[in-house]
Amino acid sequence: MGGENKHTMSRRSFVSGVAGAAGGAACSGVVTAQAEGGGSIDYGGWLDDVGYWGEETTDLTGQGTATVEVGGQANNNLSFDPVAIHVDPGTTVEWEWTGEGGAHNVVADDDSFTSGSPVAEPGTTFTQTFDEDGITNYYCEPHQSQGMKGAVAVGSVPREQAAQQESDPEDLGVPLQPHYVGIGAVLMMASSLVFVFYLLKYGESPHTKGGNR
Ligand SMILES: [Cu+2]
Repeated sequence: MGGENKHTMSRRSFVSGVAGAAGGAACSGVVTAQAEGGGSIDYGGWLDDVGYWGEETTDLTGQGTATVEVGGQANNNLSFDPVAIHVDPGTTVEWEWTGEGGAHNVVADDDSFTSGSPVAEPGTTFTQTFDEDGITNYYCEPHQSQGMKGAVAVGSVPREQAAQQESDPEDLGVPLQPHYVGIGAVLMMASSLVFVFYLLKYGESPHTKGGNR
């Protein structure tokens, strides 16, 4: 039992070490918004079919401006880069055409804006200012079915269930230990009860039987 407890302790230290490392990464300005508190931003499944997306939101909060390439390298230039950005309310986002991947445009999924007809010219720009908190999903009309989609998250936004990376090792490791300890204790109690039961019932039976005959 003492060994089990020591094992549990070392698991805990390991887990807090991992959590500490994750916290350090967050402080050093990693571009994912995931580490900011809460889970990753929830785009309601809009980006689920964007296979080349690394599921990371580029955190551009505190920047005042944001630029998204239209015709980024990923997906044979049929992509927005970054795919998903997080900005403060009032930020003007500028889309910049790289000239790669043919003619593109930028169309909000809720029809709140469009850059107009698809164009291919490098250096083309389109800007849109986002004042309200929330998520705006958008796409490129000619290439939507090929996964050319993006999203802008503004201010306070819905998050997926928090802290998966921290709670997973704990769920797998620590609660299992007391579980086994508990089973062991129950087995030990059960076996000693059985032992005592047999001792009481049959322990002196030869003498008892002998005495009765
Ligand atoms: Cu396109």
